[in-house]
This record gives sequence, structure tokens and C-alpha cells, in this order.
Amino acid sequence: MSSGMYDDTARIAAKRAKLVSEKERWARERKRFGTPETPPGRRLPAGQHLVRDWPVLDLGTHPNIPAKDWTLRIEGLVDVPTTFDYRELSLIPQSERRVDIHCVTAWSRLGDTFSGVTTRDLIAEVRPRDEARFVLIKSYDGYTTNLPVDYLYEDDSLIATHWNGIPLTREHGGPVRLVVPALYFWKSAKWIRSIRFVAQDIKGFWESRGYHMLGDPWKEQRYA
Ligand SMILES: Nc1nc2c(c(=O)[nH]1)N[C@H]1C(S)=C(S)[C@@H](COP(=O)(O)O)O[C@H]1N2
Ligand SMILES: [Mo]
Repeated sequence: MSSGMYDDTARIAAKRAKLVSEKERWARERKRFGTPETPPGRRLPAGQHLVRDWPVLDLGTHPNIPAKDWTLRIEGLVDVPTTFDYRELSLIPQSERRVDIHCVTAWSRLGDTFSGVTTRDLIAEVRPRDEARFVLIKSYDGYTTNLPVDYLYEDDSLIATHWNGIPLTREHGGPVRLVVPALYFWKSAKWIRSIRFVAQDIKGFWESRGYHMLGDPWKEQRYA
């Protein structure tokens, strides 16, 4: 056998071993997360890997806002600018969605259940004007992020108060955070404070620092 042939054999064996261990890892993770309805290959965008524990990622301050003190201001290009407190939010029909979340730092979680009010139901109360095409979101820690209004009409976008049946912890954005599963998780503002409807897209915190304006994980829109 020539050394060239041996190299090929070794390379193929190494490739296969890698493939197998990858599949074994998938099998373990599928077991942990329960069997998804669709194959994990189709639920995990390119460049993402599954994590077991839910990482905490933010600017380093976790504002302490008791539910009784929390308010959400909705303003800008809407017919009925409104400030909702926690009780008023709880009077809007509550929804629950089982979703997958994808962070730009490459971790994903599949099948977490968030509940609260769909953004669609919430903004029906304020009636955005036709010229409102984007929103700029502000949070209690000073964080900001932007997204097209369309994403607030996605069926699984939520103003969330609960995660897997328990109130959102402070570190994960409690009492109330945004969850927009169709975009990378940096768009899902924790400790949400206001939503401003605007005609032109305005960069938020990470978007001003090189992150993509939209951030669709299925198109790997990580950086601009
Ligand atoms: N208010 C606020 N929201 C935020 C952030 C932040 O720093 N402040 N970080 C974003 C980023 S980059 C990510 S990945 C997710 C992390 O949410 P988690 O800590 O619940 O996993 O929150 C997003 N929302
Ligand atoms: Mo992130």
C-alpha cells in the first residue's frame, strides 16, 4: 500500500469518527431536550450549537424592578400612545408559545415555553400608524435594540412574563422581557421599558457596534 493510499484511508476514518461522535452528541442532546417534532438539523441554524443550561448575557447590570413598579411605554407613530403597568398587561389575553432561541454567540435552546402577551395582541391596543415601519426598544438597564414592525406581528413574538411555567427571573429579564424567536436573541430585550414606533430604522446598542440591523439566524445575519 502506498503512503498516499494510507493517508486517504486515515483521513476517511477520521472523518467518519467525527461524523459518528457528532451524531452521538446529537442523540444525547435530543434525549435531554425531548424528541423534537422536526429533525434537529432543521431546527438548528448554521453555526449554532445546543446548550443545556440557559446562559445569562447582558451588559452586566440586572435592574431590580418589582412587578408592581414595572411599566411599559408604547409611543411614537401610534394612534393611542399608552403606558401599561403589570396589572394592565395581565388583563390582555395571555398566550403561551413553545419556541427555539438562537444567540449570535452561537448557542441555541430548543423548545422553551414562554408566556405573556403576544406583541400582536399588545400593539392592537395602541394601533400603529401605516408609516410606522420599525420599532426602537429601550430597557431598564439602558439597553436598546431595533427591529421591523413586521416581527411584532409574528405569531410567536411575546412580551413575556413566564418561562417554562415560572416567572422570569431577574437575570433573564424579569419581570417582563421581549421574546422574538425569529431573530437572534440580542433583539429580545430584557427588562423592557418602552417601544417607540418609527418610520426609519434606528440602530440600537449592538447594531451601533457592528451587529446586523435585522439578525435573521436562518440567514446567518450576525454582523453588518
Ligand atoms: N436589557 C437587555 N436586554 C438584552 C441584553 C442586554 O444586555 N440588556 N442582551 C441581549 C443579548 S446579547 C442576549 S444573547 C440575550 C440574552 O438573554 P438571556 O440572558 O436571558 O439569555 O438578551 C438580550 N437582551
Ligand atoms: Mo447575545
